[in-house]
Amino acid sequence: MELLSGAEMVVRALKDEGVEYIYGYPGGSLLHVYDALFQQEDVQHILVRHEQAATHMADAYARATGKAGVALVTSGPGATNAVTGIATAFMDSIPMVVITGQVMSHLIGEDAFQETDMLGISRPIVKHNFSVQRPEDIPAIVRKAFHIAESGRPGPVVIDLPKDMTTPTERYPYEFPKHVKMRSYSPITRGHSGQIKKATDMLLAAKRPVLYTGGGVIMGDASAELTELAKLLNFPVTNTLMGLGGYPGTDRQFIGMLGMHGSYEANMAMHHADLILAVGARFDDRVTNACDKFCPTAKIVHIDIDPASISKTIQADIPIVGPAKVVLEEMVQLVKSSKKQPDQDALSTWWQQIDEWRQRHGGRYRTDDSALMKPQQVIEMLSQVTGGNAFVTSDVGQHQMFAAQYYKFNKPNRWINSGGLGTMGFGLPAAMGVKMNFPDDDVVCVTGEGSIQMNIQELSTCKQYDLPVKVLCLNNQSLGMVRQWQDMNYESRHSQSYMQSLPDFVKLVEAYGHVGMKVEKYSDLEGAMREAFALKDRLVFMDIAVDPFEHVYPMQVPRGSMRDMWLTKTERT
Ligand SMILES: Cc1ncc(C[n+]2csc(CCOP(=O)(O)OP(=O)(O)O)c2C)c(N)n1
Repeated sequence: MELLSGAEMVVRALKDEGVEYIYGYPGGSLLHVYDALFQQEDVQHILVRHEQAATHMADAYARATGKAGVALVTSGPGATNAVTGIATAFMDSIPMVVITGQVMSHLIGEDAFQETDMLGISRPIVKHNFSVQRPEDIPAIVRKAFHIAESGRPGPVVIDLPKDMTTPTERYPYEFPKHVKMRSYSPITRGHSGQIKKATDMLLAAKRPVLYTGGGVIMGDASAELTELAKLLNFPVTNTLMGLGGYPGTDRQFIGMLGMHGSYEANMAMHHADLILAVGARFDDRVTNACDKFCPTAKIVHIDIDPASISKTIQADIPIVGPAKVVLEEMVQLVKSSKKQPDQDALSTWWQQIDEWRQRHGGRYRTDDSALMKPQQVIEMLSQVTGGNAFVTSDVGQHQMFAAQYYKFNKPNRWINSGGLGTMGFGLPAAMGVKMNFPDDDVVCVTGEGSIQMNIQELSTCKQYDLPVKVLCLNNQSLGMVRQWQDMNYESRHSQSYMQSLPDFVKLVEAYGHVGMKVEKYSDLEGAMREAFALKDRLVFMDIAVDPFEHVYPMQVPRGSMRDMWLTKTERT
């Protein structure tokens, strides 16, 4: 059997796991591992400029492919810089393996140089963490880490690696395990047939049904099954922020995103539904508004891989624990073979009502005669120019909500944003992680001038590795989402939400070696955007001046029901 050092085992195990790229930043505790990386060519290391970016790159790779991304960071400040990225992945159930260097085992607990208790710090924000205590365990730990990260409800796994586990002169037999055996962890592989049958009977009897689906459909690769079921039944479909693309955004049965900034028709349909089939969604507070007023007339069927998500905030009438793909497939078969068919009269009345709602308030914003561009217009143009097929990453704020509302995602895994943690600084590194793995696709980061400055140093990484992403900065010269809340709840006292002394972004991106464009008039937008996307081999940063006074609507009224919404600055339901 081959003898390898712990450092070589880390790299070889990643290779045997099929990993092509890892994203990281070196430091003292990882020098043996970096030396092992130097001496091989199978696993490529991407050197970011800040560890947070490494985790977001790995995370976005996972969101686009369903496979775990890998980040490598040194002990102490390297590891703590990665914490935001780990929490971001945890909140959105994204598979990721983060290897953190650690001080020598005998120094742990002694406040050694660059020692941080990464097991303790990461415990509440990981699916699992490992501390390597014997170098010969490394292959099995790496294998288990990937298995845990990718199976069941996915999530990030941390491997804490003391430096003495990687000593180059100490060698051990290397064998990569073919199978993982963990008595204490065996994720469920199918749902309960009796429950699925009961749920399907309820679907067939429903008069005002809604399919409400989330990120579980995307990460669970269940988009095709969801679409088939929705088509068979002719039911309306709404997606959460994390679920966009799980059902084609341009299809007639799609009624938009639901929740705090959901469409009028989606929130109204939810409120008046008699049956809600929730799939891979977790009834979080940005969806439900006040739980005691949530969908008063609906029975709830909830499919989720994680039993802890079911009845956590909203009681399910029919809980089904299982993978969305397998359960939906079983439902499709049951509907096809059932003698009973959906109540077409009731459904046609329901669709009439939904179309009326859609007609009245669907996706509405006003353009005025002023020269100011509306952010919604920019996203609509992006959707048009890229045909709804680009990978779109975003940061956090108004621009994120406008992208979610106005970009028509026709495919799953293409909308990549931090929904659960809401991490400003996510967008650019996320776009980089996607572009690296999908070099022929259009990859665009929709951002604000606040968010982009949280990881703008990564423009340098883009230059080094030739990552020609497009950056659309909706520049409203303020932390727009904060300012909107201040307008609505604090009589427009804009405490610390104006961004002053902004850089000249065009000059800044040129200094990094990229192309910068400034767009100030709507009449210039289409030409500039087409030109930017035509520059296939260049990173183009578009600094687009948009109306700083625009708000995101609809917006649910705090502590109300799903149907309680502000529709414009002056009009509410
Ligand atoms: C790291 C981090 N800090 C603070 C916040 C709180 N926050 C949410 S949205 C927002 C404003 C974002 O401003 P910008 O990126 O310019 O986008 P805009 O809302 O103007 O489109 C802030 C500060 C956050 N989500 N993440």
